[in-house]
Amino acid sequence: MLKISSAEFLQGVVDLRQLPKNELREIVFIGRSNVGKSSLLNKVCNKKHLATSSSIPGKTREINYYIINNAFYFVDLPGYGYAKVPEQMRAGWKKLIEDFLKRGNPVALAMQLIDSRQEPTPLDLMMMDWLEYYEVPYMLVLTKADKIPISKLKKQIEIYQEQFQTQITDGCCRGIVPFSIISGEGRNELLKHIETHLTATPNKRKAAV
Ligand SMILES: Nc1nc2c(ncn2[C@@H]2O[C@H](COP(=O)(O)OP(=O)(O)O)[C@@H](O)[C@H]2O)c(=O)[nH]1
Ligand SMILES: [Mg+2]
Repeated sequence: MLKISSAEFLQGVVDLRQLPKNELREIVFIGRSNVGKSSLLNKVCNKKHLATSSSIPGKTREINYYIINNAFYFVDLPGYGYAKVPEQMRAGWKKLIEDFLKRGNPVALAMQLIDSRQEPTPLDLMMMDWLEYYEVPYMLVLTKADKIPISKLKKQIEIYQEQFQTQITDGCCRGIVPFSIISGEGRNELLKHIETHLTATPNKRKAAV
């Protein structure tokens, strides 16, 4: 299984012209503010303060690049769905994310994070539509799995499997993984998928428009 031997913050990007020149493959993390994205990144890398777990939701407006094993990137996309963000910023966020996905890009795998206790929000669904449209393979990661009883978690996974059956069988969804920073559940499975997708030949992508 993939072992993470080094993980370092590389740079924050607010404009796609600032993307790292060194084109390595990317594992991209997506989700609404407070879903547990920074916590998951820290857990996966076994590094407590790699990504700052911010107490001010929606504060991060940057695409954060981390270099892993000096070989590939973890990319932390800005969290969305924070109510107090002005409309203008929201439009800016949409454009940044869509331009990011449009690059004819080196994304090997995306992790779409959703709180295991909740249904996907309209923005989560929009993100998944974009991932499908740009043919980016992705995992659905159900975060904070320790916060609900196992029976409820199982039920929740079934509901997701049903809701996204088409994406799983005919689309780009590669699976649904419950995750917890408390129990460590899901970490090995994510690492396995990351390894598989890093070594897989890149998907043929739609040409950037
Ligand atoms: N119990 C529990 N709490 C979590 C888990 N993941 C994140 N949290 C908490 O959820 C809050 C938001 O997490 P954070 O990583 O900052 O979310 P982000 O905004 O998506 O980066 C923090 O208080 C975390 O401690 C988890 O797996 N289990
Ligand atoms: Mg965060």
